[in-house]
Amino acid sequence: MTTPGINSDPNDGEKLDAVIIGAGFSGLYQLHLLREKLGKKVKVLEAAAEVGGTWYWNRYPGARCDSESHTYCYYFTDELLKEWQWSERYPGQEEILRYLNFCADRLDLRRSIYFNERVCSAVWKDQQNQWHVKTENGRTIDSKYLITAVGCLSSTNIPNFENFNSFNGDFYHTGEWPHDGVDFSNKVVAIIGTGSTGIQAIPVIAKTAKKLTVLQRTPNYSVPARNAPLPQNHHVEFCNEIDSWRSKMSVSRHGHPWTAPPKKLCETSKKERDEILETGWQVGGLRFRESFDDILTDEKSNRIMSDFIRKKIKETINDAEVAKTLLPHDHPFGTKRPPIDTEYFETFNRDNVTLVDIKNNPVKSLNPDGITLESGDRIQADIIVFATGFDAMTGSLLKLGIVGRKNLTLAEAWQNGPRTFLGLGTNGFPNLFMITGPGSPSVLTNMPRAIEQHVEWITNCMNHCDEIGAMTIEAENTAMLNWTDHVTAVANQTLLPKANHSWYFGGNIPGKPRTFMPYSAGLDKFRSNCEQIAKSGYKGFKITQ
Ligand code: NA7
Repeated sequence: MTTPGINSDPNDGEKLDAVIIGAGFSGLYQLHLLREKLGKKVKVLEAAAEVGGTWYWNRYPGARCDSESHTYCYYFTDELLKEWQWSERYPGQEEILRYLNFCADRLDLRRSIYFNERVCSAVWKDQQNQWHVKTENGRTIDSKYLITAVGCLSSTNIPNFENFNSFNGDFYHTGEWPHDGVDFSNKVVAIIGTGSTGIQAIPVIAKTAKKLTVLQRTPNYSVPARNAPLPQNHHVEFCNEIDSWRSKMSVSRHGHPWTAPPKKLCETSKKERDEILETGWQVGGLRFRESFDDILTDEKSNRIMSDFIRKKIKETINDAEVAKTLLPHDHPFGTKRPPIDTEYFETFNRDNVTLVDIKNNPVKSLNPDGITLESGDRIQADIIVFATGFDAMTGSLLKLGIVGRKNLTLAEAWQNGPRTFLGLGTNGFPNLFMITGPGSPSVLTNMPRAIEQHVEWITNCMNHCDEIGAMTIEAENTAMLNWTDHVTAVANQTLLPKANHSWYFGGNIPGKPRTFMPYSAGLDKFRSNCEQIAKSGYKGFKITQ
């Protein structure tokens, strides 16, 4: 399936135009454009042994994308779209990984990627106007530009429970899953976490484990994905309509090929809204939320939709007490990342599955045989699965050891939360571009659409810098502060701040500054904003020649 990456003397202090960190969707496309369109000397540094980014690491049972297959791929060329045929409505992890390997081969990208190279520092050298990048293996590269393509959900979060090492069994975080899988047959398993990941993994693990205990801190909403194989003629029909799919996604708020009708739930009669909600529920997936356009702005509308989901949960669960524990109550639907599932709630009707509410009785420690709760209750386990999420949006960036002008580290610059201009650049760090950085729409969208927009913008910007003979480009402080305030202001116009313990806010990581990180006004608005800034000669960026 794969061919090896390049191999050169790691200590040779290679000189490049650009270094890209990460070989997932973002890094691969950025490499392609810089090498083929701008003719840059560019290399990718990738910590993994292969391409794939998040889809290389997240191999847990049930791992699947919640964007639909024919939208979760590159659209910059029709050729790739026509050559690759998806098999199901939503792509599974294995299929996406195969797709990214196919793209890497088809675009001949591997010869420009160093695999197994984890970046440990990237230091700006003012005298030379370049980045000095170093990997854990000691490879060093000097480069004019540094581009991070490290994903938004790559830095895993394992809670620091007492006596962690006393546990005699095996434990796994879903985001660092063993490549040869985990055999759950005849095993007693405990899983912590009921976010999107836990909700995907729980039904699959329950099918093979002897016993599965689900430790739930916060009950979550989930909508049936209604995944299914794609009909045989789907690919042919899709190939005839690529332009239409592309244009629909480019004008939509979330980068999906559909958008909510201009209809307010709370102003719709009960009979009509029940019909619309039921139709949306049967269609399933993220389309359900788009049944009306005021779900994230009107509390009353949101409550009606949230009640609808709660009713569905109650109808699904046989045991009334279990149903009660599963009912989400502490945040409006959609204000945390909305999971979509395949038989999640149904799984709690199985004899081998037990739900444990740990909201008021949290995990205290691990013990040799499993987990101990604050109350002293013990949960036995041969295997513990941590579906406990990520230090989202900033975690992976801050681990890179980035040091900008005046020896300022990125961690110091962002000690009160990330500050960016358009999520792309940050003051004090010249010639640094972040693909889907905090302050850009990223995780609130169908990611490949946000990625293509950022990668193309960065490429055009670098081309502009070449044309005018620029040495450096850097986000201006005022533009950065204004943008960061704007990101907060648009979030405050929605219901999103009602779930300020979510990872959108950094609320899932103890001690992390609480600030709403993704840009919530929509990819369509963001795109035109970025285009205007480019047209204005990159207003808000300081360019030196
Ligand atoms: P999430 O959405 O952050 O979910 C993590 C889950 O783990 C969530 O239910 C948390 O409960 C729970 N959690 C985290 N820490 C603890 C501790 N200490 N004790 C008990 N429970 C805990 O991560 P996912 O991986 O599910 O999803 C992240 C994204 O990755 C997803 O949107 C996909 O795009 C891929 P909480 O809700 O905080 O009470």
